[in-house]
Amino acid sequence: DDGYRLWLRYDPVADAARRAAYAGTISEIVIPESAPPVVASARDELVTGFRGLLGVEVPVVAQATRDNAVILATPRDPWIAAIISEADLREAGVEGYILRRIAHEGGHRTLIVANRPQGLLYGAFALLRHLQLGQPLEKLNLVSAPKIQRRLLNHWDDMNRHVERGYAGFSLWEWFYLPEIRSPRYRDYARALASLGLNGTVITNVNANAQILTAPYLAKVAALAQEFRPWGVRIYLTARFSAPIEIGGLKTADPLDPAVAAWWQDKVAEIYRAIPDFGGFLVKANSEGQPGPQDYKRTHADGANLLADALQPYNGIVMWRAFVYSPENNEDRVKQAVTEFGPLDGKFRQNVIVQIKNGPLDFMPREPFSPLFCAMPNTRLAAELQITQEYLGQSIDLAFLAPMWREVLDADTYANGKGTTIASVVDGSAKLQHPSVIAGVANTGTDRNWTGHLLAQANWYAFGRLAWDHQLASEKIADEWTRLTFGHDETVVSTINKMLLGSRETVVNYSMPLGLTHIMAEGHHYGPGPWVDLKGAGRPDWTSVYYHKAAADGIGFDRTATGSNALAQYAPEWQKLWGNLETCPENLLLWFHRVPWDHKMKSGRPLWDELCLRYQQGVDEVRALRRDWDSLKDRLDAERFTHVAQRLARQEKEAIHWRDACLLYFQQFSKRPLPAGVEPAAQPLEHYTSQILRNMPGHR
Ligand code: BDP
Repeated sequence: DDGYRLWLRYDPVADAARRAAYAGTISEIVIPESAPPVVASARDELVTGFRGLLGVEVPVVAQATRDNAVILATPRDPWIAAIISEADLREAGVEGYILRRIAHEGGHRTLIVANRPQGLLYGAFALLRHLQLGQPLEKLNLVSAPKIQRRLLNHWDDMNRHVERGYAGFSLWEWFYLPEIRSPRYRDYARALASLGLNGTVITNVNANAQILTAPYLAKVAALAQEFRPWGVRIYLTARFSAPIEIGGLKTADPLDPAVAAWWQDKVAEIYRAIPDFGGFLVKANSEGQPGPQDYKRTHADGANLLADALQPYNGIVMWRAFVYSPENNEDRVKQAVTEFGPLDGKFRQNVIVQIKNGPLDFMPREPFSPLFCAMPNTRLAAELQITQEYLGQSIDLAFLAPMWREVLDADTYANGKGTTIASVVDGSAKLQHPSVIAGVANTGTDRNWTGHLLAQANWYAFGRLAWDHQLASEKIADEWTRLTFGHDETVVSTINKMLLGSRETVVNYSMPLGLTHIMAEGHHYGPGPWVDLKGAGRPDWTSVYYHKAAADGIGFDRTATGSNALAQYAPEWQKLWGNLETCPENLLLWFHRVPWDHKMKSGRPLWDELCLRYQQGVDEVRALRRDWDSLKDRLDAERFTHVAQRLARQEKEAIHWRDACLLYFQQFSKRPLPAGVEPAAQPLEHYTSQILRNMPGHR
C-alpha cells in the first residue's frame, strides 16, 4: 500500500454485520438530472464510496423509487422545505450541510441537504466519512457549517517545480505540459481538498515570479482551475509587486501611480476572463527581499489597496502577508510586524486580509502567538499555519501538528476582553466578518504518498478539518485520521493515536525545549546549529546566537521590560503571567527570559540540568515511538510499516544528533557536567559544527 489514496480509501467495511447493515439502509442515490458539476462530483463520490465500502453498486436515479434512498436536495424542493427547519438551513449557511435519516411514507430516507451545491459535496464526503468511521446511520442527524469562509492551502511552489520548504518531491503543477496535458493528479488533489472542506488554493510561491501573470501562463492556470472547479476549489495566485515593470513594461510599480493602477486593473480583468471564479492574490511584499510599496516610500496599505481595488469588482480578495522584519530595523525581530502594521490598522480596504503567521518569529516548534492578532482591531486578519515541517524535522521526523495549532487557535488575545481567542479573531466572530481566511502552507508534492512521510498526511488532514471547524479536539482529529487511514483494529488505532498526539512535543524536547527558538542549521533549517553566527548567516536575526544568547551567566532572550520588551505588545494578563520568571510557563521560559544556569526550575533542578534532561527525554520519546511502531508490525501492511519504521530509525539518529550538538555547544558556557541519566555525546563539538548537509530538499 503506497498511501496514494490518503484518507479516502473506501476499503470494504471490515465488520461484516455492519457492512450488511449499511448496505441494507442505502438503496439508491437520488439526485436531480441537471446537477451542476459540483453535485455531479458528490454523486460520483457516493457511488465510488458505496461501491468500495459496501461492495454494492448503488444506482443513481432522479426520483426516489424505493425505501432507503439517499437523497441530495436543496430547500428549493418543497418536500425538503417541509422537513428541514429554517433554523437548520440558516445554520448550514452557504457551504454547510444537513445529514439526516428520517422516517418517510412507512420507510426511511437519508437526506443530504444544503443551500448550495458546494454544501451537497461536503455533505456527501461527510456521509462517507461517517460510514468509514463505522458510525451508525439510524439516528444520523447533524448540521455542520464552516466557521471560516476561505479555507486555503498555500503552495510555496516555484514555476520550475521546485517547492520551497517542500519535502515531498516536486511541485504538482506540470507547467510545461499545461494547458493541454493534464495529470489525473490534479483531480485527485482537488478531490482531497474538497473531502476536507478546503475551498481554495494558492498555487504559487510567496516568493513570487511575475511570469505566472503572463497570458501563456494564465492559460495554464485556467486549465488547472477547470480541473479543480468540479470540487469547489478556487485558484488564487501570488502577485509579485514589481510585475508592472517586469512583465508590463512600466518604469515603476508605485502603487499611487495611475498607470500602475490601470495596469493591475487590466491584468485582473484578463485573469477573470480566463478564470471567472478566480479567488484573488496573496502577496509577500517588502519582506526578505521581495519588492513592495515601501520601495516607493508607500505603505503596506497603499500596496494592498491598489490590488484590492482592482479585484473588488469581481469579489476578489487580497491576502497581504505580515511576515516582515526590515533590514534597517534592529528592533527585536519578533516586535517588528506590530511596529510596521499596527499603525496601518483600519487603513486597508474591506477585501484585504492581513495574513499573519501563528507566531511572531517564524513557524518555530513553539512560540507564543503573534501579538499582531490583537494589534489591528479594525483590520481583517487571517492565520497562516505551516503544514510543511520546515522547522519540525521536514519529512523525516514525526510531528503531528494539530496540538500546536490548537494552542494557537485557543490562545486568548484578550483583544475584546477575555475569551477573544485567535480562532474568533480569524473567523470574524470577535470583530470584523467577511471575508475570513485561514491558510496552511502545504506539505504536498509529487511523492506517491503526497506528503513524503506517510504519517504527515495527518497534518494535511488536520489542517483541513480545523479550517472547517476550529473547535475540533486534536484527539478527535487524530482518531479520525488513523481510522480512515489504517482501519479499526483498536490496538493499531490507540497506538498510532498515542504516537501522533505526543509527537510534536517530542520534537520540541530534542530540538528547542524550554522556549528556545531558531537554533537550527542555517539555510536548509534541518538539524541543529546553535553555533550559527554572523560568520554563517547574512544578518544578526538569521543567526542562532541572536536568539539563545548563551553566555557564562545564562541563556535566553530577555523580552521583558528589562530587555526588548516585546512582552509589552501583549495584553496585561499575558504580561503579568509571562513577565514573571516564577509564573512564566517553562515551555516559553527562554523565549521571554534570560535565565542563569543555576536557576531553580519547578522540578527543583537547576536550569542546566533541566535543559539536558529535556533533550534526553526527546531522544527517549523517539525510542518509545519506535517501540510502539514495531509493536504493530504484524497488524500493518509491509509497505507502510517499513516506510514509517525507516523514518523513525532515522529520527532517532537525528534526535541524538540534536541533543549532543546542542548540549556540547551550551556546555561551553554553562561549564557544568551532564546530570545523571543524560547520555554523553559520542563525538567532540567540532564533529557537529563541521557537518555540512548537502542536496537538501526544499532549499535552493
Ligand atoms: C520562512 C522560510 C522561507 C519563506 C518565508 C516566508 O524559510 O522559505 O519564504 O518563511 O514565509 O519560514 O515568506
